[in-house]
Amino acid sequence: MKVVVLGGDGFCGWPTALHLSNQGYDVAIVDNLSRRNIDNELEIQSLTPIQPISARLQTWKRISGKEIQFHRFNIAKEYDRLLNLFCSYQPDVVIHFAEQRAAPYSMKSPQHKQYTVDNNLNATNNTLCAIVESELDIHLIHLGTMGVYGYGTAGMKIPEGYLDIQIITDDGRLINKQILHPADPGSIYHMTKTQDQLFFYYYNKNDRVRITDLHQGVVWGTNTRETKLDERLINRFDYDGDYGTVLNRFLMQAAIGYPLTVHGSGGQTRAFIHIQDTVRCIELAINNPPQQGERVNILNQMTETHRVRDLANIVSKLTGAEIQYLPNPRNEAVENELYVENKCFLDMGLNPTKLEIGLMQEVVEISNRYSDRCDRTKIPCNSAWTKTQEIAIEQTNKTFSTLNLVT
Ligand code: NAD
Ligand code: USQ
Repeated sequence: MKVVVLGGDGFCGWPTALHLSNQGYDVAIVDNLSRRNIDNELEIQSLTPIQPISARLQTWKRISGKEIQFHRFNIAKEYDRLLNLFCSYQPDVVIHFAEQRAAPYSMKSPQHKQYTVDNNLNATNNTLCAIVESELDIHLIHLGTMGVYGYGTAGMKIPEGYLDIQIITDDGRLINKQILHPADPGSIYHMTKTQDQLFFYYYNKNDRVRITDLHQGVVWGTNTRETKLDERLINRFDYDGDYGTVLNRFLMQAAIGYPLTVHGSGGQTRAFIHIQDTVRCIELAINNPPQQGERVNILNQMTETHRVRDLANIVSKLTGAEIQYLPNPRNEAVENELYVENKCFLDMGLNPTKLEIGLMQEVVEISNRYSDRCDRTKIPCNSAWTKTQEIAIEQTNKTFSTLNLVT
């Protein structure tokens, strides 16, 4: 089976490309390396020493004997190249990771908001449009986010994409309907993902494109079975204030003796999944495609939920790290409950990697091992959601410099 991985040089895309290649799929990566350029813009490097894409691919070929194609272009801008690739390579499946994925980066300035909207919406629309124009029966798998549902307290279990509702008509009749769960984005980045959902709805309805949209939680961990095979295959590990996600940041902070940066009271509850489970879920999604004419298949790709302060306590117990409660740079609910339906992947055979088992390994194999590559000045979150939050950031930075944490 032939698979195109859009965004295959990124944190989720690279291990997915290797995993599928290892399983015998024929894989072609498309990536414009914009994520590596953003590292240059932010003057930051992955905590792990990631290799240039050519070295990654050569190493994989030497180890596995398998070749992964690489095409460097911008799918949001170079539509003809995307269409030509689909027509010549004739993929059965396209996996779409190629979007700007950091909420704080999307909130940094008007230019960052514009870039995120332009890049993400055009990337998704071009992909769908090229699938239709190619006239191939391609199954599109997209990496969406749990954040499309919003992070308030729903007072119910969050369903997999569709909500059962009842409407009372003017003449008193009760109508049962299923609708897309109302969108409630918490950042410009998350908003682009809610708009992606409408593209999928439309192209599925109008052109009968077969689509699986994976609503993924925060991914933690670094390596998968394949990326561990050689250090030159290592996956990226983001720890900076824009791209670093909460659990990986806490692990790295613990390794360098930096107090764990809990935003606000840490009462925010989020959904999590290990990177090994991400690649497994994508394989499961490939093997369980929607049929022709079926509506967009939406699956919640997460395995557990935790409050941020509980995560900090777990990491602190494991490592002895201090915890620091900081003013929150984001405009988000102070406390929320989160119950998520994730039956689909469990029924397909997903066997989740639990936090208790994976955490210590991650601390020893990654955070401690590469701690000397950490630039402490890049840890604070300097991206504010509103003017009010800008003041919060100034307070935080004062605290950090008083404590001499950023030098
Ligand atoms: P990433 O930034 O590491 O990878 C994205 C890759 O896509 C990068 O290599 C980038 O260069 C490439 N790319 C971006 N725009 C492109 C374009 N226009 N043309 C070609 N290539 C382009 O991000 P990630 O963490 O691997 O996330 C992948 C997807 O999964 C994203 O869509 C993200 O929203 C989703 N997701 C990620 C997480 C997480 O915790 N990392 C959680 C839920 C969902
Ligand atoms: N947080 C802290 N301290 C930190 C960093 C974050 O308390 O040092 C808090 C944030 O305020 C937030 C929560 O942790 O409440 C999660 O933040 P995050 O940066 O780990 O994750 P988020 O911004 O939600 O985004 C990440 C990925 C994104 C994906 C999303 C899935 O970057 O691509 O879509 O997780 S979800 O959160 O389910 O929407």
